[in-house]
Amino acid sequence: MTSTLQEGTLVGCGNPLLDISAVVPLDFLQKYSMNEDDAILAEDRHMPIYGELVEGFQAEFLAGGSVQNSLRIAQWILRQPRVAVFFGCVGEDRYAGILKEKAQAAGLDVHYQVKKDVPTGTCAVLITGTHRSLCANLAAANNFTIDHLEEPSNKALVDNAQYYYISGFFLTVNPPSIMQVAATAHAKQRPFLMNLSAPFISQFYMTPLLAALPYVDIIFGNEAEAQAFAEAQQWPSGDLREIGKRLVAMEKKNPTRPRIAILTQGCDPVLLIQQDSVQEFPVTKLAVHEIVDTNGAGDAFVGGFLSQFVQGKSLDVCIRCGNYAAGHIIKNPGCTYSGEPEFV
Ligand code: 26A
Repeated sequence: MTSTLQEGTLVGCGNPLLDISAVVPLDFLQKYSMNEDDAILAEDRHMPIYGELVEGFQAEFLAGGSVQNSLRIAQWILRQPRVAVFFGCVGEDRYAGILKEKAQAAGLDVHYQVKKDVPTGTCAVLITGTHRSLCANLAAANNFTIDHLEEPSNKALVDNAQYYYISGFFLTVNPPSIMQVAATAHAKQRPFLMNLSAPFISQFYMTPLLAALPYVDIIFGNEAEAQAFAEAQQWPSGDLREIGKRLVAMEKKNPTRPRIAILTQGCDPVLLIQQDSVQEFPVTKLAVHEIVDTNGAGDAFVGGFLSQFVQGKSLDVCIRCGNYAAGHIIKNPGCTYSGEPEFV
């Protein structure tokens, strides 16, 4: 990176979660009625998972939370600290300390809302081969409130940012904050980027998702998430390209900047959909022995993308960097990196 970016160029909001990750047999998933590659919210019946992973499966603790992952990865690639700012809610405990330390080590400027007496959120990551199944216990993360964004110093950070990124996951927590950030981005004509995050978001949170979508300049998602969106909309076709074209054609507040959809599909090519055009970007397929786990691959893709997008690079470069970052973190545990970034 040669150019210098303004501090706080990119602002994100999300759920700061500590990942508790372990390799488990398939019957462990079955025991909790989970499928490979799920991403769900924990219910009461899932609560024993976290303890079981620690006691029976030598679980690793890793910094997680989808948006925070993406911003950490963007920071790693940018090499210039504090370009990205993250808001989310944590408890006042050891897990919050780990998250903050990992975020700051990457150069991310975190401004957590702290909720005393509620534990920091965790996410069980159940690894089965090249699949990962996620079960999030949001805990403190679920207590984020809009007044955190209205504190003068935080409001200044939101007002001064040039780019905004929020996950679909955050729709489960605080849609008013999403709408406020979206409205700020719109008023200042700055890009607002969002992620479909998980099939359950389209299945159960379509109303707030549809409220935010008109503000979204770039929407990210994987094939399962795009399909879930299409099904919830009762669109006839299951073809990913058609889904992408329909997504970009949906109502938009600022029609002078047409929406872009970027759909990933594992090791199959990434689709870039702009109006009627669909472009493909190949993904380098890793050998099975190179794969540590796929947890955070989608977040790292977005992180790599954002690291270039905030520098004004072409979509082509942004997507290539997304693919680079995803490939790198798949070779590492969870959404973590090793060494210096090698994207040129
Ligand atoms: C609201 N939910 C379910 C979630 C998440 C989540 N981040 C925010 N909200 N469920 C899983 N994650 C995070 O996704 C990353 C992998 O993409 C996990 O913490 C994991 O690091």
